[in-house]
Amino acid sequence: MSNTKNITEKEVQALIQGKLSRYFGVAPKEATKDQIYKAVVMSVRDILLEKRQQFHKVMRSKNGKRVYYMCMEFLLGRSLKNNIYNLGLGDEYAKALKGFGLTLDDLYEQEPDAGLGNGGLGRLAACFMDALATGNYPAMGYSIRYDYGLFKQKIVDGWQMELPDIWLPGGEVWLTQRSDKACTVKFDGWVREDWTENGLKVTYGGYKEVEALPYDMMISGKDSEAVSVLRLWRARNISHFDMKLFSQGDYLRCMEEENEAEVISKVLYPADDHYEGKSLRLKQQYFLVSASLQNIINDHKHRYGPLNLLPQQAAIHINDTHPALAIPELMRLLMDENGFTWDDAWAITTATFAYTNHTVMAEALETWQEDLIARRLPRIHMILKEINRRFCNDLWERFPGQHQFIEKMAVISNGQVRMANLSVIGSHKVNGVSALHSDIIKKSIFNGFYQIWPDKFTNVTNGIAHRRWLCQANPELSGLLTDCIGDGYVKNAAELEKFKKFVNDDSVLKRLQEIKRIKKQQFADYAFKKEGVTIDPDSIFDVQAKRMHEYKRQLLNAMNVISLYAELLDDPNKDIHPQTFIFGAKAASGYLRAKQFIKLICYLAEDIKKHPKINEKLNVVYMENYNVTMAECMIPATEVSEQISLAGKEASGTSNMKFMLNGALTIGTLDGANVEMSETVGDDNIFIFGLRADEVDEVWSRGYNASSYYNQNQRLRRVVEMIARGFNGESFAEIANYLLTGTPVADPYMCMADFDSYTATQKKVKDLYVQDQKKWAQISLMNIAGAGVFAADRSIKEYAENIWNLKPLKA
Ligand code: 26Q
Repeated sequence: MSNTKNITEKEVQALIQGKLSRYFGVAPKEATKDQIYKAVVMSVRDILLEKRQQFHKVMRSKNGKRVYYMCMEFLLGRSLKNNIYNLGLGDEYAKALKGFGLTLDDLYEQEPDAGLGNGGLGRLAACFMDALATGNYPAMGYSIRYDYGLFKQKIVDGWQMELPDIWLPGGEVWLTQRSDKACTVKFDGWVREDWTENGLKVTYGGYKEVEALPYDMMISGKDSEAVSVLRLWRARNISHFDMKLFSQGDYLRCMEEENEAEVISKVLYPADDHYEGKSLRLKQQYFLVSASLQNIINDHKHRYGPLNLLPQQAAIHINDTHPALAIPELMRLLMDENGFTWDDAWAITTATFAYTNHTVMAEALETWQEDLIARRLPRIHMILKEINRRFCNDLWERFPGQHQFIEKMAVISNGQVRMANLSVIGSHKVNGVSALHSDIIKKSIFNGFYQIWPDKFTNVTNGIAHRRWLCQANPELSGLLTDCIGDGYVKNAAELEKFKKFVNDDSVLKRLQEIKRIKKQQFADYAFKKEGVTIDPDSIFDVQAKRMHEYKRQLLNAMNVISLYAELLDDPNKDIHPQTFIFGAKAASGYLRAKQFIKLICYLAEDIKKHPKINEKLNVVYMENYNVTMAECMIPATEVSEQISLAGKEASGTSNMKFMLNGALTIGTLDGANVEMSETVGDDNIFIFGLRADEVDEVWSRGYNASSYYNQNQRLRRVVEMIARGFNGESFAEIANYLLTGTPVADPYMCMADFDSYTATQKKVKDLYVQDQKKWAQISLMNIAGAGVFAADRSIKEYAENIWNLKPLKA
């Protein structure tokens, strides 16, 4: 079984049978679908393990550098299809399963989504693991093995309810427990400093210990040698089984479990682009970084020995500031446990870490109360104070008297620890996630740092796992591409460019239209089966799917729908092409405004249903519990992709790339990666509207007046009034007030300002659909052909070359 390419159908069958009999004690005939699913996963795991071991041998023989990607979230979705696809074993497994009376699709359906992430940042981490393995980069991801991932969304009477996401019963079979790599993480307690003849000695005592137990998950590359490993830490109590109590007969008290430690890995915080300073979250972050760094250091000592070589052998990436405590933690490990001086430890630390920023929004920037850190992590607190003291002293020497300038860059100020500043100071490279965003961070939040270290800042535009989002999610389109341009694009997405040649080929354009119709029908069937909603597959599918957030402006989308609704109420016979506006979004559980928006959209949908004649032309569908698996069905079916955030707010966006790759036409603002998408396809192939980021700033500095738009635009007035009056018997006056008179400022994300240009662009796009199907298909084709640069393979190559100094490894 040394080469996965040589594995035969018979071997696969034997492997599965072996698992069924060993782990479930059943013969194939008696096995349930769930047992067969698990046996199949175990067989894939065996193959991955073998491949990983081969790759390990190469890694050892070449002494290669590795990257360690630390992230609080990995939004993996399902894994079985991806691994079988990447291993190139689809046919073998399909045939083997025939013998059990099952298809591969039957089994794929059995797998729960691993939803260990909120949205873009977590999905990006998952796409990167795939690209790292495909590019033959030695890589390990680190995160937490949450018992519960992102909550399951139920919508009851328009209101979002959160239910626990119980993924482990079907998901755990991917995880291999590695007790041999367990370690402990310490919290609370006290620190004492003593001057001895050998210098300052630091003693940490009175702490509470938590065991960190790792679970490994392997992710295969596509036709490559590498397998990425995702190591997920689970928190466990260190059991102090008290023999004395036991022998004294106090059986129950002895069994009583101290559960405090285990809550650390219980649940993923359901917030994105919004920060909350909760003690448990701080513990999660430190738990992740301390366990991971101990693991990295042990590994390094075992393989290479001296820790001063760490930066040559290891690149450690901190994905957003959530793992930023890794910086003081590495300092602690180097100084307190390995005898390094401050200066040497600092040189190693800054040469090892790199940091990606994913937001500039003030409410998303992490700051922790200094006294919370002092109590929970007393030694880390001391180190943070020292990092701050030294940094501020250096600045004071370079910029004497410039108090304000220095204060903005301090790590600790006003009793708050600023994680973004810590991340910049402790890393050798800092990057944003799209060209616009990387520019903005240099001009705004990190401007001071940029003046001091211009070369530290760089850009790596995000990318997506195009094999998952195209080849696996849309085999029909993938097949057409292969027919036209060969299959080179599978490993080299830049080759999608060749598809441009077919822009005047009527038969290809027709195939493109047919494929979109097939994907629309499939999604309509899925929506009916999952949620009982009826969607006309001949209507235009207009989709906005992403986290529910004010800045992403699902409200602006709803305002356009309401405007169309008003027109149809005035004239139900108005001749417009049927349109279905589809939404998929979860709101953070404590984010009331976002929950109100969900309710507005659901009530609007119900209200329209009361007018069957109008409903035939205007349909609104709110899909419950949007997740990775739903996205894989929804995105290939989409014709119009909504990327309508207020310019300057969306760091990159990644769903925009997935929709484009599947031939949707984008309506978008010049925000995040939309800017680069529009440069790639040209103005004629994307529908840009609204204020640009610099104009947004300008309007703000002049003083934004939302009601002036209301007074000047009759259509807009009508929309706001309809919102106030309400839908389906429920008033949404609060949202109308938010737009008109909200405090501290009305309409903070400028839906009113962009309403006119948005609705005009909507009309332009829908008119084109009706008037020129061929043109539509041509634009669709140009988008598919232009999507190659947005592959995660490209992003990872840039990280490897410009940030990690990492080379691919091959036997
Ligand atoms: C922080 C502290 C406490 C609790 C939660 C958090 C937290 C968790 C998740 C803060 C932010 C996030 C997630 C942010 C995120 O997903 N950002 C998105 O990242 C994408 C990948 O770069 C970008 O494409 C999106 O533009 C950006 O919004």
